[in-house]
Amino acid sequence: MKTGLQRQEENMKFLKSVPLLKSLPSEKLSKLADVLDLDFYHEGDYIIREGSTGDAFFIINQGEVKVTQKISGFEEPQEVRKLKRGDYFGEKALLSEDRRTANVIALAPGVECLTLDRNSFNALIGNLNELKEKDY
Ligand code: 6FW
Repeated sequence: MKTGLQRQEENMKFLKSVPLLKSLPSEKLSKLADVLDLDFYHEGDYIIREGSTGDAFFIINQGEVKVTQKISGFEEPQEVRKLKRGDYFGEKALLSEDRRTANVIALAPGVECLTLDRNSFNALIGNLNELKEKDY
């Protein structure tokens, strides 16, 4: 069995490898590793639904997701991109306190995400310039 400490160390190692977080001091990374949750999604699960409210931020630890969005002129939401390990999503609704702006769907064989709630996001990473300057 893994101890809480081993889990924290694994999380730290992974967090250090995430491009978004590389400028954070170890002290903040350590706090992040403490408050992160690990969630698993099966193939086809909607991790985020466009138009819904949401209070979580996600970093992919394992697997891939597909991002789709309503586009005028199309019946079905259209794929805008795919994301993989180390990529993040879900920052927009947290930064603007608004609704989710796209769907995020788990691809086969499933996805493991590190998730942060709104409070921890605000306290630890919400002020990163890379997030605020994001322009798709
Ligand atoms: C896109 N248009 C919109 C993505 C994530 C990080 C980087 C691409 Cl650096 P939310 C839905 C989430 C949204 C974003 C994500 O989907 N997303 C997009 C787009 O072209 N959203 N509006 N591409 S993935 C992505 C680059 O994180 O945040 O809370 O939920 O609105």
